[in-house]
Amino acid sequence: MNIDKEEFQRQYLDKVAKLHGKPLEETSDGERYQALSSLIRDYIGQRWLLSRRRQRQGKQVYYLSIEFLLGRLTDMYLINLGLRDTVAAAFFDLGVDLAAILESEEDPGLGNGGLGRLAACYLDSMAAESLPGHGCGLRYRYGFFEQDFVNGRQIEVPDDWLKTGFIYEFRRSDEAVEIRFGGTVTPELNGKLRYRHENYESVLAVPYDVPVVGHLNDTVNTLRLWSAEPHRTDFVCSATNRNDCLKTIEYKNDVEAITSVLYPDDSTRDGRVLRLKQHYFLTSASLQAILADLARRDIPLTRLSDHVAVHINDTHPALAVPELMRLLIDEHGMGWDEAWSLTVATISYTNHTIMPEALETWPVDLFQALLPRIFVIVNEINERFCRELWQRYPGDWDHIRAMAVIADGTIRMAHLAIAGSHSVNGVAQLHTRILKERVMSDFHQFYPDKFNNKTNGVTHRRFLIKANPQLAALLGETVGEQWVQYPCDLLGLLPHAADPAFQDKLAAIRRWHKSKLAAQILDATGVRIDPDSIFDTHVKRIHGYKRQTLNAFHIMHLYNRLKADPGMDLTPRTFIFGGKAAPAYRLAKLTIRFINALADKINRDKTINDKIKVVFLENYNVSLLEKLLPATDVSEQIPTASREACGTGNMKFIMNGSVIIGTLDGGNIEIRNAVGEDNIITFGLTADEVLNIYERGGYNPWDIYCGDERVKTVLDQLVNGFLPGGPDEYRPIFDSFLHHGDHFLVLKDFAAYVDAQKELERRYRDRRHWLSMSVRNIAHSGKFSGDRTFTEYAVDIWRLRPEAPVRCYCSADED
Ligand code: GLG
Repeated sequence: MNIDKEEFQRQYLDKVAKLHGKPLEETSDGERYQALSSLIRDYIGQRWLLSRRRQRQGKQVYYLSIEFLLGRLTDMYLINLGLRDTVAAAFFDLGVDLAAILESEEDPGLGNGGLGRLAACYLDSMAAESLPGHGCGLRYRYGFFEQDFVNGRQIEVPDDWLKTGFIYEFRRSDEAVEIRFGGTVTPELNGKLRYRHENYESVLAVPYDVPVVGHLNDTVNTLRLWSAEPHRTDFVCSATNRNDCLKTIEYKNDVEAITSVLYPDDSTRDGRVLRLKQHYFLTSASLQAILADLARRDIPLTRLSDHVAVHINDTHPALAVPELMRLLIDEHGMGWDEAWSLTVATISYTNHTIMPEALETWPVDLFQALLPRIFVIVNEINERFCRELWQRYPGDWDHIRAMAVIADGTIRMAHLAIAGSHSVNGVAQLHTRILKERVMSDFHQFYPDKFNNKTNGVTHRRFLIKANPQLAALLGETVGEQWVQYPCDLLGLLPHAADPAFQDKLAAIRRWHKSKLAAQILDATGVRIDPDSIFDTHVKRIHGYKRQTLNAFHIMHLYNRLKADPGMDLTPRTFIFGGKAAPAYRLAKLTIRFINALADKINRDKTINDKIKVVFLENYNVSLLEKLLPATDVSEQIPTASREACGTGNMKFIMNGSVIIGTLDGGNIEIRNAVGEDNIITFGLTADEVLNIYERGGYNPWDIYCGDERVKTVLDQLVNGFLPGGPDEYRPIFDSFLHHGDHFLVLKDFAAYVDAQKELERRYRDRRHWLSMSVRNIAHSGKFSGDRTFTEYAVDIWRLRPEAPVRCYCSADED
């Protein structure tokens, strides 16, 4: 956008006056933020309108996702509009601190973790690539909970992110649609078979649109977030209509509950009815709007799949399959076969995890009661699918039962998604291979052409340009500004990897961020950390498979060594943790308490000369990650191999020059292939080794406990009063390893991890060598750009004719 500093200042001051009726000097940071965001909203509105007009003709992609973990938007809008430098300069002249203003923005946390953040990255990439791709999600009244620590324990506080309003949303009440729950359906044969749906609960889905601005182009796409609202219920309660009145209140509460909270866990099944309601609400509302838009564009329904691609992000929106069938058949009078081929041609599905608890299933009775017409359709899909299977595997009932959509009283959403879509993809080569060969091997045999891999990618714009502007500028000076459009231009850094002058500039930037982070940590936790120590960061959801305990056990071991030998030659290290535990996941919550207790013990111990420090930062979210990325030397990516489908934190850290210590899992493997074995530190069991152990029913952790003194010491310290806290407080962790089989193979990988940590320190001591590793990581990060991934989705899956020609990327190799 073209606007000079003086003009911007004029418009900004004008906005301040109109909004607040007082001079700039008297406004608070919050008020200044309001004025800035309101001005940005004005700028975007006009561009949005023009972009919509231009997009009317082309094929549109709709990315349906139950989560969009957006993070703060203002700075991203400024970057994408090309206004960031102008605005920074204008504020500097006005004596206003832009960074402080930007901190006033709420961080919209409408997602749990990787899956939701990936969805947000892809919106950014689609707009940057000028692809007409839009998000469809839910406008949760309360986002992902805020995490507080009280005595080292996690307390969940509701995230009231809408309390002061969300300036970037545009309510479109005229485009509200009706969603029906419950009731009865009766077949009627009147020439054609029809279903009469009665006595249902009717809910209004009201869209709130959030603009998604493309980077330095004129594309503005839409993220549509649906909010559940009751129909008008305005009657006066009186003594005579008390019952009606109570019913009305109940109805209103029921409806509002649908979009009131984001489930703080993407893998458990609590609140099942409400969860299923959310899924249907999202899919039905989105599909109704998509078909209405098609009608507005005068496109006949028979051409649906030429003009629309619907992508389902994991199985949460898999009801799109039967719902699209319902709309085509019931509302538009289409026959089954035609509706089915259009549905399959329109929908595509990404699987994000093989964790069994996340592969959704619904009990038939619950499903049928809530969605009676959809159930009839799913039943028919299942019958027809089983007939097809019978043709292929006549008489093989076990095989057919294993693949059926409905079996043993449950509806399997992944099976529905695979049968009802034309493309199924995993999110890293290893993950796709595991899907094809193990978890979904029956389906892969049956539909070999549906399966494909799309290795995840993330946006350099948020996680490098926004998070680390100094590094972004250095990269621009070194390889040319074009790297922003073509992240693979970062390969041009390779000749500088061993150049001391370049390395020193990179080191100075990292050092600056480390001191800034150290000051913030001191402020937030009271713990003083040394900016010259190794910053070793482990941030992500707290989960058994992500193995925060492995990291903690190594820290305990290091501490034990230091206690035994205080003079030990050790490069000072600061271990930084961050992450939330699902409120109902007791062991994960206890892990937080355990690490906080360990931190307390170590940080207070004066005898170890500050050689190690441990901090667990509260309320890990996108904004906190952006502060950690530029200050991190070592990134911990240590899941049990095969469990982390891809991971995306790994990509965000390498683009900032952190070096990964990690297992051979998901995206780590592809990062290793890109950066080369010498520029990443890998260790531990491979995925195949892990899967073989699981197939054998596990292993005996006592062998390791008894055979490795280091492991025994550390585990005993959980239960012998070594840590602050109650005597048996950490026993469940101890038991999970020794009495419940160490399911995530922490003890099994412990020795390899300790060795890998030693190797890491050895390499860090050679400063030049370490910096060259760091440069090589940045150089190869272009391959992990979401722009690359989305170009692949656009070409291979959605068969999209983009507005602009598809650009060429160094692509991640297909499996
Ligand atoms: C999942 C997986 C991650 C993956 C992410 C995005 O567990 O490994 O990187 O989706 O594909 N639930 C998740 O976060």
